[in-house]
Amino acid sequence: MLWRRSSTRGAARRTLRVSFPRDADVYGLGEAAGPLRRNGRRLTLWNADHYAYDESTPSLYQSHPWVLGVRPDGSAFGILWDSTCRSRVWCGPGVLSVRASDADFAVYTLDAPSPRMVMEQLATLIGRPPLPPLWALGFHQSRYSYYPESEVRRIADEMRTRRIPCDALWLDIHYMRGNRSFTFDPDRFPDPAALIAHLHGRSLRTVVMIDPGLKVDPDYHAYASGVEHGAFVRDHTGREYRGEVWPGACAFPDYASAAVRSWWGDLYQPLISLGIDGFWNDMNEPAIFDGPGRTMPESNIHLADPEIGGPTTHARIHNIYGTLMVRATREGVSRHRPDRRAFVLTRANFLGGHRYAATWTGDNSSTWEHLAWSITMALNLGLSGQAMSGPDIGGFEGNASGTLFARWMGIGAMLPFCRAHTDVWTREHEPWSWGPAVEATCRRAILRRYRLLPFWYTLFHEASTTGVPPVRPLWFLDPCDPSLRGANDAFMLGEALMVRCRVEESGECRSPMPRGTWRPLELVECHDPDLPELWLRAGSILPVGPSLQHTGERPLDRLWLHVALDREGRASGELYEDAGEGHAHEAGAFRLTRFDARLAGDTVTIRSTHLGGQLERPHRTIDVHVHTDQGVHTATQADAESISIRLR
Ligand code: NBV
Repeated sequence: MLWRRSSTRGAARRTLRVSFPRDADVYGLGEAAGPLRRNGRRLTLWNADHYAYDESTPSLYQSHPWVLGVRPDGSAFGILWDSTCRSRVWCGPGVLSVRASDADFAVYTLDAPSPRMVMEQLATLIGRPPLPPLWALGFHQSRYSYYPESEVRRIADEMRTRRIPCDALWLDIHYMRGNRSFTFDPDRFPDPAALIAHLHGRSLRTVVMIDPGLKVDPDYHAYASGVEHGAFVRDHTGREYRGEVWPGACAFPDYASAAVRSWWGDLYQPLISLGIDGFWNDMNEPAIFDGPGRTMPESNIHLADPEIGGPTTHARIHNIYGTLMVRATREGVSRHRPDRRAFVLTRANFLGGHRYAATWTGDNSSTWEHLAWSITMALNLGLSGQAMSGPDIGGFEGNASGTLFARWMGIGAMLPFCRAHTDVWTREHEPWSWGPAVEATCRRAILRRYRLLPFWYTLFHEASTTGVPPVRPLWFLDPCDPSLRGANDAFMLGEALMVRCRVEESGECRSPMPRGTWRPLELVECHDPDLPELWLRAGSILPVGPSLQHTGERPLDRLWLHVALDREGRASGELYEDAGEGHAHEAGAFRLTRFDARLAGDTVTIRSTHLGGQLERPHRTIDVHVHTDQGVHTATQADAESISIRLR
């Protein structure tokens, strides 16, 4: 049996206490700033908009009722309490205590020999993340907001002329007419189709923001059709609930109803016709300026479907409001553009919501502390099932210094979702905004990411089939080594690549080196001390691609295999390839290859094994780099079943 389900059904108390060994380390709980380990941590699971949060903020935008524990012997356990209601969590010594405002919820306890296996078990309960379109793994540039459209074109031109690799530009709320979702401001954006085509001509995608609060205005198509469909959340008296957000008084779709989700999904159709590539759902905690606790009253009524438990109050729906919104968004976008993979970014979410949307860590600040939390937050989100997350690179609130921005770009480029974004009040926060030195570091950071795309994509494929996140804590690799449990400033990409970061202006990486042999790796033209160090683990083969300006620039016509042999003279790695878009891979149009290297005498032979998929072996050149104590040995050869290289 994978997991054990118990229930608090009928229990008079609403407190859940699960004991575990006092010397276990605990992680997970989704989104909270601070160190990686959750031991001693108190949090409240209640989705909340919290501008410029910090370690003491009890609730952020997402709720993940899930804890992953690792015992000293490296075995692991998981505790999932299936309640969407507000819960106060304390990870005390040897005990997880949850006080939920809910008397009836299931509890799942998982147990396995390794954290990896617990993550795989978790995925059987909450689902695996969909494979994103390849472009979504590129670099994204955003700000609150690029407008008018000439400014968007300028940013696009700067990206291309300065040769900063980039796949997408983002339009924040100023593109809308009076902050009305699903509209364009006619003065700032008179011809959105032409703008989007212009960006596509430069191989840049467009992602636009859509907020849930729809302005109460009978002449506004989205609101009027919402009224017609009876789509809005009601107050306890049964009247349409209204709350203040950016456009003024707004009504809020009741995404707990399938009919409302379907109506909401259809609103995206005109935007899809314009060619918009991705959608960004913000403010979906929901954040409401004049509501109690800056959200809607808990007594509001949702006409939830039986699947969600039937009509209920907002107290029960609050934490899944964002999840239900992005479910509606993703389903609508997929319905109206079935030949492509949907890309949705959300601010609010709940455990399991990774099936619908990627996420970012909300309104962080331009400080060194927040740079450090970018790592621990992405790691804990990954350990809570959310494979694709990242911070606002450079920080949202406040002005970054050039050094901070450069360092942040270096680290952000090694996290799953890579987007620079900043507040409306801040100075320019583009890679070139601090002069040539910062620009050069940013270019190198992003180029590294693009060179690693074959590896990133393989890791995302792994996540989509196993639930194991692409970015993992150091201890994931060696759960028995207690010294790694609190490593906050170094992490792994898969099992092959360690990223060691400098998260203080003048400090060094504090995390210990894991056991084993590690080979330093550089993928760009020169060593840059502002970039995190990359280390290749002995025993691995890392697939690397060419330098690109965007993900569609060229196929993987040249592949680099970085090989680090272990003590037995062996190494292995995998490569997943498909069209990077669409759904043909689901019917077998992909190729999964394993590479195995073996040293015999002074010759390393790398054999490739076709593990799955119907795509033919591509015609391409492979550059093999074998990293040894004596240096790096290289050979270039056509992609074949076997490649040999003599080490001398
Ligand atoms: O839409 C404006 C911002 C957005 O830039 C940010 O990323 C979100 O987290 N949004 C919040 C609303 C206003 C924040 C002050």
